[in-house]
Amino acid sequence: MKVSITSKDALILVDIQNDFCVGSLAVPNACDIIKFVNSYIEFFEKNNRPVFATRDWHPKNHSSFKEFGGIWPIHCIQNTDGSMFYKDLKLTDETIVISKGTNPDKDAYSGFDGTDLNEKLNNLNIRRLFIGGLATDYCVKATILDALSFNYTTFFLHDASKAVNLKPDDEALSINEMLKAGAILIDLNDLIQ
Ligand code: VGL
Ligand code: ZN
Repeated sequence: MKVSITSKDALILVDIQNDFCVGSLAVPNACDIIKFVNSYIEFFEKNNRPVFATRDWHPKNHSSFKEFGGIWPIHCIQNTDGSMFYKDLKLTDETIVISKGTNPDKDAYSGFDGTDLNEKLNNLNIRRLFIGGLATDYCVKATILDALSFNYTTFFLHDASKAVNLKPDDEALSINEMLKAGAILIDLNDLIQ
């Protein structure tokens, strides 16, 4: 599907952080998305469109960690190397950073969960979101389903996303779920330059 950028569009990059790329919860082949993600950033910057980057930003005792009853290894603890954006990601000074998962008692997969992301988008009159990152079957999916529930037209950036695949079908299942909810799957070459 071909699409051109309008004044109501924003890019949302989900959790492209060291721990999800090369660290304690590394998503298989996560590094492969970086060249595409950087092209999306460049494209949105060139069109003067806002770029948002969410980050998983947990306190040390977060309930999603195995030792506190959750299912995940320790990851993305605030201000540690693991929680920094991946080094090859070409974010600019204008990138708007959204931190999530900061409440120790509550996991927040979606970038909208417990954050002011929706308010910031409303203030900028954004109506269409282009969303990709890590991981397709968790935080990207949750962010996209929330975006659709807030009535944004929502594009899933297929080449800018990778799945954890705890079960081998998780990626396919999550993509089906997003499409069924109304998301539109695109790749970089669908953007009209
Ligand atoms: C995520 C597992 C735990 C994600 C965050 O960003 O997809 N996955 N916390
Ligand atoms: Zn997390």
